[in-house]
Amino acid sequence: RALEADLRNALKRGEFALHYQPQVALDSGRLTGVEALLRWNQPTRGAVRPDAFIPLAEEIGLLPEIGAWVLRTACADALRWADVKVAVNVSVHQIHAGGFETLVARALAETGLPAERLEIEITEGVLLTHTDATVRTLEQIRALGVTVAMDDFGTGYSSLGYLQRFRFDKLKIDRSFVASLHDDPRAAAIVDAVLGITRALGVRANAEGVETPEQARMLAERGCDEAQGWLYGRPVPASAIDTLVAERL
Ligand code: G
Ligand code: G
Ligand code: MN
Ligand code: NA
Repeated sequence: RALEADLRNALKRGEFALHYQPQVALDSGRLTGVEALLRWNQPTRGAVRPDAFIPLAEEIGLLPEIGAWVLRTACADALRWADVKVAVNVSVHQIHAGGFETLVARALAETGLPAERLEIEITEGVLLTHTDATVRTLEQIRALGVTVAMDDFGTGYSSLGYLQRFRFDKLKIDRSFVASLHDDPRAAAIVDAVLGITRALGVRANAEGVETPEQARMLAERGCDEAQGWLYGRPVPASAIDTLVAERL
């Protein structure tokens, strides 16, 4: 497959880039973190969507290598942004491949980024298998001081079981709930219920896909801690985050 051949060469040809999306505190509007999102600029294809190449990278066994590059690059970039956390997406194969905690520890040691400035975002589907090993791995990286967020919360199944088994520092409310917040009382009720869970567990809540001031207001009223979405900024290159941080008071 042509795409596969191109993907195998992408890392050594320097075709990957990380973009960063702002995460803000809903009460103050301050920038608290950025989520790293992988981009592949393939010379002849143009920008290839992560949904199109990440599953393929997993399938052909390239994700450990790409994931290590993402982690290291995100940690190195984050050094430039005082008091801003960097959140890195991690998928099933990275956690289950073994040695993930070593990879995280090495990225921190080699870049000098304080562990507290790194967050690992895990999609709940990741946790379906290998639960004991996964629990151990997550505990090991949390012991380093790295925080762990559950991504896309509310979209998979047995999410509540995961909350009992794994320790998370943050839940990210999936953007499908945020999208219908203003015109669907059921979505609002679900968001309230999730925020009740985060309060009861003493963990932070992040609402994804916030596009309008009304959504932001409704989330703030409900006590959601932070938000990200087009209202605050699209994913942008690291240099644009430099500017945001410089403008921050
Ligand atoms: O911005 P967007 O279209 O890039 O993201 C699409 C999906 O790709 C999201 O679900 C996101 O979690 C995933 N993704 C983005 N960057 C990475 C990455 O570095 N590693 C992994 N495993 N997934 C990523
Ligand atoms: O699955 P994950 O949450 O990691 O992926 C984030 C995805 O959401 C990326 O594709 C990113 O570009 C997209 N995204 C970020 N902010 C918004 C937003 O405000 N609205 C919509 N529709 N998508 C968003
Ligand atoms: Mn994410
Ligand atoms: Na998400």
